[in-house]
Amino acid sequence: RSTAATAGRAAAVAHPNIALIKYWGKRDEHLVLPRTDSLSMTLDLFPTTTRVVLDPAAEQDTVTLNGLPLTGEAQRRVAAFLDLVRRRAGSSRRAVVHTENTVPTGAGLASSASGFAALAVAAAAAYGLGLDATALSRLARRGSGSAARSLFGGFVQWHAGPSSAPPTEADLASYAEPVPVAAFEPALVIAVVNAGPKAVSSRAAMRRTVDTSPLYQPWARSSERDLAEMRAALRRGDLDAAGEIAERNALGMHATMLAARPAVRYLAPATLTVLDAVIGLRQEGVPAYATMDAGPNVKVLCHRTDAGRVADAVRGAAPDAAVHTAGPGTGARLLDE
Ligand code: 2P0
Repeated sequence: RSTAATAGRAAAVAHPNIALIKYWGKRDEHLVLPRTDSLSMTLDLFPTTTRVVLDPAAEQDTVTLNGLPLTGEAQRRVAAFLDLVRRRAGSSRRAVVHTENTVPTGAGLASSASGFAALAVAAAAAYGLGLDATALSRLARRGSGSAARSLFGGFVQWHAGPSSAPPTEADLASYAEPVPVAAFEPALVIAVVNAGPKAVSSRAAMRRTVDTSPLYQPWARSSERDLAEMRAALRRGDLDAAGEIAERNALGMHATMLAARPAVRYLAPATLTVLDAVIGLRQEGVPAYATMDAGPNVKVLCHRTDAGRVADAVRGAAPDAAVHTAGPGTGARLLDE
């Protein structure tokens, strides 16, 4: 690994994660410190692979995503992240970054989590920072909050850290770590509901929710209790309890957005059709619970052995949806080059 660092190049792979207890709201935008803890499952689908090569002759960072150059805000966000890595490494060398993202185009699934997790691991190695997984999680957080969680596999909690601590201390206290889970085999059936590009970025939507929604504080408080109960449910491998908690936490998050001024509404008609199908499955005795993020797609938590039946029900409810089944995946890691 040290040869990769001295060579000024490294590659890493990371997977997306889906939050069962949501991250919604920052208390510090610059440091990307969240208002609440969150808890997710890393997926075994849709890896992002990122290669970073330092180029002493270059005057600017070059970033490509699936072979196309990044421009505008997306390019600036990656360059700002590399600036942070360079400051820590005491380097002024620019980088060439190539990212291959396997999330189906237009799927509306968050790719910033796998993207910044893979970038953090590859860039830290290329610049010779020598960080452990906890430090990499903190670093990835600065690119995108949810990326802090993709450093680890399985079920993962991202700590908000103490809300009143000074910035340096708060930064150190906000990282993700794996959550102990009993032996059980969960799946997430992902219904990609085609509803075009999102109207509001999650970053802007979070800000508006925190600033204007009268439901935000009550949700944030209840989310703390949800998280403690979720940890207990996972520890005993209780899928029904975990699913109930995840579903109410997600619906509560969307309620805070619907109450923002002006409202932020990510849920589409097809989202509700799939939610009805999930209720239908439960009435038939199949444990299935839904969660939705900053878009219309629905992720259904169920037992691995029920995933086929759940996928069929989802397809029946939303014939135009693309349906994928994920299990718990692995954390971000360096690739041997
Ligand atoms: C989550 N989401 O916990 C929540 C639930 C979407 C809904 O994290 O501004 O891309 O880059 O820190 O991580 C999406 O927000 O936001 C997200 P930034 P991020 O997964």
